[in-house]
Amino acid sequence: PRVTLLAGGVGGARLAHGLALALPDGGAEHLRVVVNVGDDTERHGLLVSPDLDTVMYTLAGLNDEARGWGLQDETYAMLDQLARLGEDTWFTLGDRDLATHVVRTARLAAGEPLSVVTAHLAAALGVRAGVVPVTDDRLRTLVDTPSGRVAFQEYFVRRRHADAVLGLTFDGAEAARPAPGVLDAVRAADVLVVAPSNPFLSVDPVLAVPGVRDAVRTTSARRVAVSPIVGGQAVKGPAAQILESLGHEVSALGVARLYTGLVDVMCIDEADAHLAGPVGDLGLEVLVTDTIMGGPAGRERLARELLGA
Ligand code: GDP
Ligand code: FO1
Ligand code: CA
Repeated sequence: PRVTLLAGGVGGARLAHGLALALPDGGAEHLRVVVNVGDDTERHGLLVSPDLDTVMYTLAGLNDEARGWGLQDETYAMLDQLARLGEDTWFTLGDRDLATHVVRTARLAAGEPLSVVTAHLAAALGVRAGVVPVTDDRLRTLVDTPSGRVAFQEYFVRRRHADAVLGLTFDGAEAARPAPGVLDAVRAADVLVVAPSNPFLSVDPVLAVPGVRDAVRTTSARRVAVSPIVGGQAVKGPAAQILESLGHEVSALGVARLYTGLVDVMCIDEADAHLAGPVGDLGLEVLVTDTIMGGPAGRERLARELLGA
């Protein structure tokens, strides 16, 4: 089957990895991963694209699994020297990771679109699946907090996502165009999967690019979303706090309500089996299974269940 995954960082990357293992040739012909770029940020003159890199590094088997982001076996000589030169170094960039940002920034400056640069980087790392930013245009998530509006990484990393999230803005989204192949990947898919990514920080900015939400609404693909909330808690990150502060129920049912009308099947964790009835009452098919993606075997098993659903 042709499979398209809408993804953020860690939750998206883990499921992308499972799908790549479940499909022929690492997903070379069958898997397209459409990735959030709302987290992107300029650091030290370089464009950092965290969710693209998390997906790319995870598919390449190079991601730091304990941390969730960045490369394994990093060193920080560059960051130490940047600090000595008086730069702000609260955003941790490893030496090897920096090579990605140098190449990305240089190629963008030479006129290549982000999608082309990403395809080059992914291929160089041995990734077979298609990894595509949702847009080549600038799109940045801004977070309204009690102390004002801040850039996404300011909220997430510098302030350790401790502030209440009062609202989100995807700056540039209205004017952004889907990157080449994105709408087609949604429309021509046999299976469209919404990753267990943060619905507000990762999935919403993807859907906010004009044309994408409509393509998801109208595709003939079988559409399956996986809940990032398990047992009333996020597996990691601020998804639970944000559901709460934006007035949604903090559960897989709360997530299912967000995706009603967009997907056909809601996949919830076996820890949330008691929510199968209420989720079904929303008009969604329900798939109850173990959704915790530890190692490669668990990721692949979940992917196969989703493809079978
Ligand atoms: P980020 O961009 O790195 O924050 O990653 P995503 O937005 O793609 O994913 C973050 C969400 O993934 C969090 O809300 C987690 O609860 C969820 N998540 C991470 N790992 C897993 C997992 O193994 N299973 C499930 N169900 N959710 C997960
Ligand atoms: N997340 C952190 O919590 N602290 C960091 O210092 C940090 C650095 C970093 C560098 C490169 C990269 O690709 C990702 C990085 N992340 C870091 C993760 C990034 O902030 C993600 O946007 C978040 O995990 C939310 O998706
Ligand atoms: Ca992210």
